[in-house]
Amino acid sequence: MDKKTVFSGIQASGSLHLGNFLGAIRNWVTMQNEFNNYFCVVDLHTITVPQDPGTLREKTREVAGLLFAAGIIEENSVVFVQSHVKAHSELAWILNCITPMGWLHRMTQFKEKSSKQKEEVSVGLFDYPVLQAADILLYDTHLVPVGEDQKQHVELCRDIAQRFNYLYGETFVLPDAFIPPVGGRVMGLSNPEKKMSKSEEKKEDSIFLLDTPDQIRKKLKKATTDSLKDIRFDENRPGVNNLLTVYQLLTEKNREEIESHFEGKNYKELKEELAETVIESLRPLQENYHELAGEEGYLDQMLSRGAEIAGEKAESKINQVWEQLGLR
Ligand code: ATP
Ligand code: LTN
Repeated sequence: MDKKTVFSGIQASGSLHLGNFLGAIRNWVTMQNEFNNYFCVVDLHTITVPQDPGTLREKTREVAGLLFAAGIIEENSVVFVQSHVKAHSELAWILNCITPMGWLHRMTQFKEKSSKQKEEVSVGLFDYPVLQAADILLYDTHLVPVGEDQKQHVELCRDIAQRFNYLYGETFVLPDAFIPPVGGRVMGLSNPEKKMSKSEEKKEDSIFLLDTPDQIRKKLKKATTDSLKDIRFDENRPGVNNLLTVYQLLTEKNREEIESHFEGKNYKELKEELAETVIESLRPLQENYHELAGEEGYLDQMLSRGAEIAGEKAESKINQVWEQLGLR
C-alpha cells in the first residue's frame, strides 16, 4: 500500500530548543518509517519578522543540520529549504486570493506576535498562515505533526483547501494536525506561563539543543518553581509541572513512577537530576551534529537533493492549480 504523506516546517528564527525537539522533531524522527515525509526549513516564514541576513543564512543551515543529527534520514524523508522551491510563494499568492481576511484575523499567533511589534508589523506576518497552507497543500499532505501552537494554522489550511476544492474542483488533500498527547507545549523555564520559544529574548528561558552541559545546569538551576514543597504533576503549578513533564518525556516513565521517585526530595534535587537527564538525552544529537558539520559539502548536497525532489512534486501541483484557475 502507498504510504501517506507527512509535511512539517520549522523556522530559522533562532536556535532550536527542547520545545521544538519534544513537541515536533522527535516525533518526526519516530514516525518517519511509516510515511513519505517532507521537512522544510521555512525561511520565508522566518522573514515575516526582521532578520539579519548573515544570521538567517547561518541558522537555516544549523536547523537543517540538526534535523539530520536528530535522526531524520534520507531514505524516508526529504529535507529542504522553503525558498529553494518557488511553488511555495506562487501557491501562497493564489490562496491569498481565495482566503477571507476574517479567517486570518482570528489567528491567535498573529495577535500575540503583532502585539510585540506594534506599527512595525508586516503584511507578511498577517499572511503567514496562508503561506503555511501553501506549504502543506503542495505535497498532498495527510498529516502535519506540530506542537499545540500550530493547531489553529493547520485547521485554517484545511478550510482553505476545502474552499479551493469547492470553487475550482477537487485539487487538494485535506490535512490533519498530529499533536503529541504530552509535549505539545513545553513551557519557558523562567516564565512557565508562556511556551518555550526560539524568538524569546530571554535566553535563559529555553534550553537549546546545542547548549553545553554547564549552560543546561545553570538554566535549570534558575528555573522558576513555587513556594510549595512536594513534587507532583499539577497544572496549577506551571513551573514544577513543566519540569516534571520534560522529565517524563525524556525518561518515558509514567507519572506515578516519577512522583514516587521524587517523593521526599526537594526542588534542587529535581533540577539536578533533570539537568543530567537532559544532558545525556542531547549528547548523541550534539555529537552527530558536530560530526556532520565537519563533513564539508554534506549539508549542501542533502539540501540540493531535497529541493530537487520537493520541487518536482510541488511543480506538478502548481501546474494543476494554474490549469484549474484558467491561468494556463
Ligand atoms: P518562534 O518563536 O520564532 O515562533 P518557535 O520556537 O515557536 O519559533 P517554530 O519554528 O515556530 O518554533 O516551530 C517548530 C515546531 O516546534 C512547530 O511544530 C511548533 O509547534 C513546535 N514548537 C515550538 N515551540 C514549542 C514548545 N514550546 N513546545 C512544543 N512544541 C513547540
Ligand atoms: N508555522 C510553523 C512553521 C511552519 C509549518 C509549515 C508547520 C511553516 N509551514 C507547514 C507545519 C506545516 C511554526 O511556526 N511552527
